[in-house]
Amino acid sequence: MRLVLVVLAVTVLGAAAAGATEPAPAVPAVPAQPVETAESAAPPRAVIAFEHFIRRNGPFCRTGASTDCFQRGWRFADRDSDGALALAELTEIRAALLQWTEWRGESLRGGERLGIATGVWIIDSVGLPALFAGFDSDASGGLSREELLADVELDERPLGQVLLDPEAVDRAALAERIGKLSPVLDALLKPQE
Ligand SMILES: [Ca+2]
Repeated sequence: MRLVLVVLAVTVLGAAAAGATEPAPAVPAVPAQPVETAESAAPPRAVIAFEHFIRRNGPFCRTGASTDCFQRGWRFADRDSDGALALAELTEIRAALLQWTEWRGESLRGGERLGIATGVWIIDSVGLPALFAGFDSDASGGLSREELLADVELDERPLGQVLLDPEAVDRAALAERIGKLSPVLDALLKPQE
């Protein structure tokens, strides 16, 4: 099951590639101390970290090589830098993505919000643990780069182009794995204005 890469790429890196098309709310530096008062407007630490990731990598991922964009996303996702993505790390990213989307609110375009919502919906419909197990070919409990990229061929083109290229993404494998949800993924991967 290779859907996690595509969906997470579409959502997380896609958000990075498409994000910041509108000015984001002012974002503080990552706080040294957790925010303690409900009255404070400061977003959660995970949201701030996600916003910094988007700002650092969004412009690059729009035009830079998908291989390099993937590396940047990998470094962000692999929180403990052990060279593998654990289910807990992916679960954290999913949660941070949702929090970040809520925090960005109207500063995200409708299409961006819809793409993220659809991606998360597909992940949740299939179930992140089940998707994870499908990727984890050697059942090591962590996803290697090779496992994650098994059905996707990254190259020098930007990620947005690669994901929309049927030659680069094994869509037949994806369709088989997600069954009746595959038209949703097809729609998500269709080029948009
Ligand atoms: Ca890890």
